[in-house]
Formats: sequence, C-alpha cells, structure tokens
Amino acid sequence: MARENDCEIIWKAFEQAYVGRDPCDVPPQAYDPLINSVKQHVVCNTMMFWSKTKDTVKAFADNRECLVILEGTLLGFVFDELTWCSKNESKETFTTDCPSWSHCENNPVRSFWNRASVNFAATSCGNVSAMLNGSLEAPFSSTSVFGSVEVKNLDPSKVNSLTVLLVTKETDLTTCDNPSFHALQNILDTKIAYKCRKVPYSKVEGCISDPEIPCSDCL
Ligand code: N1C
Repeated sequence: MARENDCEIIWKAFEQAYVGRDPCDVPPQAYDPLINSVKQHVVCNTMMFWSKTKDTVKAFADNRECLVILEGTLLGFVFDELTWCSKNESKETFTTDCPSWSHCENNPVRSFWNRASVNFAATSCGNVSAMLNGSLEAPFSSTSVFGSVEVKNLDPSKVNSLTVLLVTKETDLTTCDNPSFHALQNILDTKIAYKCRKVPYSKVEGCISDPEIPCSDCL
C-alpha cells in the first residue's frame, strides 16, 4: 500500500518554497507544492480558529478529538513555533536572524502561516468556531490571520455557521456586542450564520486541567 504522506517529498516541497530566495521575497503561493504534498483527513464540525488566544487554545485542543486547530494538523504541528529562512542564491536554511513577522510581508514564516491558514479555512466544513480573547478591547482584528485570511476563505457551500467563543475573565468588560464583531460580520459571507457566545475563562481552565471532561461541557 502506498504511504499516505511521504516525509522526503514533504520536506523537499517545504525547502523549495524559500531556499535560495531573498527572505523578504517568499510569497504565500511559494508553499503551494508543500500544501499539495500533504493529505489531510478533515472532520466536519471540529475546526476551531483563534486569534490572540494561542496558549489557551493549544492547551484546550490537546487531547480533545472533538476539536481540530491548525496546530493539530500535520503541517501546523511540524512548523509551530519555528523560524526559518534562506538567502538569495544560498542553499542553506537559517533558523536565526530571519525577518520578524512584521519586518516585511513576504517572509518565509508569515507566508507559510498565511498559506496554511487559507487551506485550513478552505477545507473546513459544517459548524466551525473561533476562540477570541475577551480581555481585549477589540477581540476581532481585520488584520490578523483569522480576520484577513481565514474568515474570507470559509466556503459558504460547506460551512453552515461560525461561532465566536469569547473567552472572558470575570473582570473583563468586553461582550458579544463589541463593535469589532460588526467588522467580522461584514466580512463573513451572508450564507454563513454568525453566532457569538461568552465562555468563562474558569470553565476553559477546568477543561484544560481535565481532558476527560467532554467538549460539550466545556464550550
Ligand atoms: O493572526 P492570528 O492570531 O489571528 O492567527 C491565528 C489564526 C488561527 O486561527 C490559526 O488557524 O491563523 C492560524 N495561525 C496559526 O495556526 C499559527 N500558529 C502559530 C496563525 N498564526 C500562527 N502562529 C503564530 O501566531 C504566527 O507565527 C504569528 O506570529 C502568531 C499569530 O497569532 P495571532 O495574532 O494571535
């Protein structure tokens, strides 16, 4: 039986995206071959997006099959927390002194997350959710990867609804009426139902410390 995912092929596809290129000249499309080299099985109704809640979401999704975040997929898992770049006409990969996220737009790491996020959103189906940070004055940002890439790439023929889970601490003032969510609803395709719900941080914390608690009791 042919192997589903071949590491040698995946690695070569990864390297061709940025090796030998100026580290500010690697567009998201450079990762097309990498994305296409991986077969990922998707389960509808499990996809969760996030913005400014990375540590909470990662701890929460760990050991919970009912939830899949990009970091729980092969590519997201492998490249999470990594930095990489090359140089014009170089054959090397460097892991230090690479451009930061906002130093230039087309840097190898940012373009990777943009491209992987397009794919993650475009393959989502059913009822999906997004965990946003209720401690912020504006939990939704149209310049974040979630706001600028993922919301726009949800396929209205496959996705029924998007539920914002606003993780809120007791002293937080932000609610689902926050004006930033108007911007989100404006970008979201009208065929996709929009919902928003507050989720107490204490509840999420409890579920992080006990992975046996079923998802339905956490969110
Ligand atoms: O810009 P963001 O969040 O809105 O991006 C988060 C959004 C998620 O839904 C993910 O699917 O985009 C995807 N994503 C990652 O999975 C990811 N892992 C690690 C985007 N960025 C990711 N990173 C790193 O987090 C990335 O290097 C960048 O610096 C941050 C973006 O986090 P954010 O602003 O909280």
